[in-house]
Amino acid sequence: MASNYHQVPVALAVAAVLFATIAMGAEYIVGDDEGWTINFDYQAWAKDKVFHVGDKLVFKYTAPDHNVFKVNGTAFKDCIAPPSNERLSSGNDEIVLATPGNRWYICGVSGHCDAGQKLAITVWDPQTPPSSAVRGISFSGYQVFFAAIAFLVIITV
Ligand SMILES: [Cu+2]
Repeated sequence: MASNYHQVPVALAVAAVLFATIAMGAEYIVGDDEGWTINFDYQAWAKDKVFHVGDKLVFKYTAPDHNVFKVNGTAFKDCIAPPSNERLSSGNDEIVLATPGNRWYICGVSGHCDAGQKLAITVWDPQTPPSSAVRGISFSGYQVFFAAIAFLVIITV
Protein backbone atom coordinates (compact mmCIF):
# COMPACT_ATOMS: atom_id res chain seq x y z
CA MET A 1 0.00 0.00 0.00
CA ALA A 2 1.90 3.00 -1.27
CA SER A 3 -0.36 5.44 0.55
CA ASN A 4 0.97 4.23 3.90
CA TYR A 5 4.69 4.73 3.18
CA HIS A 6 4.65 8.12 4.92
CA GLN A 7 4.14 6.26 8.20
CA VAL A 8 7.60 4.70 8.07
CA PRO A 9 9.46 7.81 9.35
CA VAL A 10 6.93 8.09 12.18
CA ALA A 11 7.50 4.47 13.09
CA LEU A 12 11.27 4.99 13.10
CA ALA A 13 10.92 8.12 15.23
CA VAL A 14 8.80 6.25 17.78
CA ALA A 15 11.32 3.41 17.81
CA ALA A 16 14.18 5.88 18.31
CA VAL A 17 12.39 7.51 21.25
CA LEU A 18 11.73 4.09 22.77
CA PHE A 19 15.37 3.15 22.39
CA ALA A 20 16.61 6.45 23.84
CA THR A 21 14.30 6.04 26.83
CA ILE A 22 15.69 2.58 27.49
CA ALA A 23 19.33 3.56 26.97
CA MET A 24 19.57 6.86 28.86
CA GLY A 25 17.98 6.20 32.24
CA ALA A 26 16.75 8.70 34.78
CA GLU A 27 18.74 10.75 37.29
CA TYR A 28 17.57 11.02 40.89
CA ILE A 29 18.87 13.59 43.36
CA VAL A 30 18.58 11.65 46.61
CA GLY A 31 16.38 13.69 48.96
CA ASP A 32 15.67 16.21 46.17
CA ASP A 33 16.25 19.75 47.53
CA GLU A 34 17.14 18.46 50.99
CA GLY A 35 19.95 16.32 49.58
CA TRP A 36 21.75 13.67 51.64
CA THR A 37 21.34 14.59 55.30
CA ILE A 38 20.08 13.48 58.71
CA ASN A 39 16.48 13.60 59.91
CA PHE A 40 15.03 12.99 56.45
CA ASP A 41 12.71 10.10 55.57
CA TYR A 42 14.47 8.49 52.59
CA GLN A 43 12.05 5.56 52.55
CA ALA A 44 9.21 8.01 52.02
CA TRP A 45 11.29 9.72 49.32
CA ALA A 46 11.91 6.43 47.49
CA LYS A 47 8.42 5.04 47.97
CA ASP A 48 6.77 6.50 44.86
CA LYS A 49 9.82 6.01 42.62
CA VAL A 50 10.66 3.08 40.35
CA PHE A 51 14.40 2.66 39.81
CA HIS A 52 15.67 0.88 36.70
CA VAL A 53 19.02 -0.44 35.56
CA GLY A 54 20.79 2.50 33.93
CA ASP A 55 19.27 5.10 36.26
CA LYS A 56 21.59 7.26 38.32
CA LEU A 57 21.51 8.27 41.99
CA VAL A 58 23.20 11.54 42.98
CA PHE A 59 24.04 12.06 46.65
CA LYS A 60 24.46 15.80 47.29
CA TYR A 61 25.83 17.09 50.62
CA THR A 62 28.47 19.37 52.07
CA ALA A 63 31.70 17.36 52.38
CA PRO A 64 33.04 16.26 54.81
CA ASP A 65 29.87 16.62 56.94
CA HIS A 66 28.48 13.42 55.39
CA ASN A 67 29.55 10.55 53.15
CA VAL A 68 28.06 7.56 51.33
CA PHE A 69 28.65 3.86 51.79
CA LYS A 70 27.03 1.09 49.76
CA VAL A 71 26.22 -1.66 52.25
CA ASN A 72 24.29 -4.94 52.50
CA GLY A 73 20.90 -5.40 54.14
CA THR A 74 22.33 -6.36 57.54
CA ALA A 75 24.74 -3.42 57.71
CA PHE A 76 21.86 -1.19 56.62
CA LYS A 77 19.62 -2.41 59.41
CA ASP A 78 22.33 -2.17 62.07
CA CYS A 79 24.01 0.97 60.67
CA ILE A 80 27.47 -0.58 60.33
CA ALA A 81 29.79 1.36 58.00
CA PRO A 82 32.27 -0.65 55.88
CA PRO A 83 36.03 0.14 55.81
CA SER A 84 36.68 3.78 54.95
CA ASN A 85 38.32 2.91 51.59
CA GLU A 86 34.79 2.10 50.31
CA ARG A 87 33.56 5.58 51.23
CA LEU A 88 32.25 8.07 48.69
CA SER A 89 32.96 11.56 49.95
CA SER A 90 32.93 14.08 47.11
CA GLY A 91 29.68 15.73 48.19
CA ASN A 92 28.31 15.07 44.70
CA ASP A 93 28.52 11.30 44.47
CA GLU A 94 26.98 9.73 41.38
CA ILE A 95 26.05 6.06 41.40
CA VAL A 96 24.79 4.36 38.23
CA LEU A 97 22.47 1.47 39.02
CA ALA A 98 24.13 -1.22 36.91
CA THR A 99 22.24 -4.38 37.86
CA PRO A 100 18.77 -5.26 39.14
CA GLY A 101 18.25 -6.08 42.82
CA ASN A 102 18.21 -4.39 46.21
CA ARG A 103 20.60 -1.58 47.13
CA TRP A 104 21.36 -0.09 50.51
CA TYR A 105 23.23 3.16 51.23
CA ILE A 106 24.11 4.77 54.54
CA CYS A 107 26.11 7.73 55.82
CA GLY A 108 29.16 6.56 57.76
CA VAL A 109 29.49 9.62 60.01
CA SER A 110 28.88 8.56 63.59
CA GLY A 111 25.19 8.61 64.51
CA HIS A 112 23.93 9.78 61.11
CA CYS A 113 22.60 6.43 59.88
CA ASP A 114 20.76 6.03 63.17
CA ALA A 115 19.36 9.53 62.62
CA GLY A 116 17.75 8.36 59.39
CA GLN A 117 20.52 8.97 56.84
CA LYS A 118 19.97 5.65 55.10
CA LEU A 119 18.40 4.69 51.79
CA ALA A 120 17.12 1.30 50.60
CA ILE A 121 15.87 0.86 47.04
CA THR A 122 15.02 -1.88 44.58
CA VAL A 123 16.47 -1.68 41.05
CA TRP A 124 14.38 -3.22 38.27
CA ASP A 125 15.28 -4.42 34.81
CA PRO A 126 14.85 -1.70 32.18
CA GLN A 127 11.21 -0.91 31.54
CA THR A 128 9.97 -3.62 33.89
CA PRO A 129 7.55 -2.01 36.30
CA PRO A 130 7.09 -3.74 39.67
CA SER A 131 3.43 -4.47 38.87
CA SER A 132 4.30 -6.78 35.96
CA ALA A 133 7.13 -8.39 37.94
CA VAL A 134 4.60 -9.17 40.66
CA ARG A 135 2.36 -10.82 38.07
CA GLY A 136 5.31 -12.94 36.95
CA ILE A 137 5.53 -11.31 33.52
CA SER A 138 8.92 -9.90 32.74
CA PHE A 139 10.09 -8.19 29.56
CA SER A 140 13.56 -6.87 28.97
CA GLY A 141 13.92 -3.45 27.40
CA TYR A 142 15.13 -4.95 24.16
CA GLN A 143 12.21 -7.35 23.95
CA VAL A 144 9.86 -4.39 24.28
CA PHE A 145 11.93 -2.48 21.73
CA PHE A 146 11.84 -5.21 19.10
CA ALA A 147 8.20 -6.00 19.78
CA ALA A 148 7.41 -2.33 19.20
CA ILE A 149 9.33 -2.34 15.92
CA ALA A 150 7.60 -5.54 14.80
CA PHE A 151 4.24 -4.01 15.66
CA LEU A 152 5.05 -0.80 13.81
CA VAL A 153 6.25 -2.70 10.73
CA ILE A 154 3.04 -4.72 10.71
CA ILE A 155 0.75 -1.69 10.92
CA THR A 156 2.87 0.28 8.44
CA VAL A 157 3.07 -2.17 5.50
CU1 LIG B 1 25.86 12.03 57.44
